[in-house]
Amino acid sequence: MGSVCSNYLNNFSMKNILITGGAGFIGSHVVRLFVNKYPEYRIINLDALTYAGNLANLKDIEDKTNYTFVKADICDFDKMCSLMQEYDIDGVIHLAAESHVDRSIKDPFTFARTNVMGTLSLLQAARQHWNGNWEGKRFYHISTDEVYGALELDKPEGSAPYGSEFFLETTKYNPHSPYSASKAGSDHFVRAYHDTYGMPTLVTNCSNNYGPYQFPEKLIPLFINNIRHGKPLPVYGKGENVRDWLYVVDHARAIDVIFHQGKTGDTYNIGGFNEWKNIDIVKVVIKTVDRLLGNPEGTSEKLITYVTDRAGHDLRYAIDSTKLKNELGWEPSLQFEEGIEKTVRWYLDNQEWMDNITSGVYEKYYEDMYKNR
Ligand code: NAD
Ligand code: TDX
Repeated sequence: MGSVCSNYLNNFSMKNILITGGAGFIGSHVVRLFVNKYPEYRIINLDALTYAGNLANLKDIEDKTNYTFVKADICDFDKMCSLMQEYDIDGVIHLAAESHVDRSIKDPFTFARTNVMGTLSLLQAARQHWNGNWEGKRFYHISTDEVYGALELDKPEGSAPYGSEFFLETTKYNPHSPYSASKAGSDHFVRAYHDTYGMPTLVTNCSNNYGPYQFPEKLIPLFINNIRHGKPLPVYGKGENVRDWLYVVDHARAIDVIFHQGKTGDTYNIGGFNEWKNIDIVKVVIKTVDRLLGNPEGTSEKLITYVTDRAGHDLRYAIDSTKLKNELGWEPSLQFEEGIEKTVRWYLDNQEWMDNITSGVYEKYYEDMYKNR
């Protein structure tokens, strides 16, 4: 670890931390980690509880004395200003967002509103509250590898990596979906607040996360649940798109390290060096679910259904997180085989959590989305 970083850590004495989107998938893991690891901090979880927000994700920590939940919309600027004051916020870890690419294709306005305007509203509220006194303050924005666009699949055969290029912190932005365009817009605003006003900001761009509490519209939890119910597994296109997968708790660990030790104004990529073709991931998930449910191997392969490709579907994402390893010493702690086993077991052991989600509005959305396929 470099001396700049350790000095910063030693001088870091913030107390009141606002985590946005803490009732969602990644946010709930970050809230849990911070509440348990830092009893001296006051953690304020701000979430609008959209379809993706679920307080059941935080049942195990909801009674902790250093934890407070506030239901609010990040786009409500006046509310953001009053909350900054009320809780005298020192640090922000911003995860609240619309996060699903397929929804962004259907409804881009909601993505521009929450991801761009919401982030701007939060930045401006923090700026007004801190009023040029940046000592001990941090605004940490969580972004995605999708802002970099798509990489070539120039080594499609054999094993990963499936291409010769990787996303670096210096890779030029080239977003393709309304989701990634909105995240890119929010990243630019965060950097502009650093460059223009001197706000101590951090931005990280992470690869695909998997693990417990992920909303079952995303590939892995959707497919685990469909296998359990003997429903079709809709693989987009030929299933050859490549994603780099990271266990969500490892992402939360990286956020902790970067929040405390990262150099303000900087960007860090977070990834697992763990590329998989979608169809191979699907086969691993099928094999694991069948084994844990006691089905003969291969039972659920017949559920694989190739469907019309996602519009503008990015071919390959691959993150190079060497900077984070070299500067701050972070590495993923779990091998993929171990992570996917834990993940499948969690969804099978927590069927009530899944059923509570899929029995309601979401089921209707799912039907609408796939009725033409
Ligand atoms: P998620 O959809 O599971 O959770 C998003 C949370 O934000 C929900 O709790 C929702 O209620 C809340 N929210 C949405 N709009 C809001 C608003 N206007 N005001 C307040 N709260 C609002 O998302 P996730 O997968 O946990 O992603 C969290 C963050 O990490 C996002 O910024 C996403 O872009 C980024 N990210 C996700 C991944 C991934 O693989 N899931 C990878 C890299 C980066
Ligand atoms: O039903 C499906 N069938 C399918 O083939 C779904 C839901 C997905 N897919 C494919 C599309 C992608 O290539 O699987 C891959 C993964 O899809 P998602 O789980 O929707 O994730 P992705 O689009 O890669 O984006 C995710 O990672 C980056 C998160 O949703 C984003 O929030 C994050 O920024």
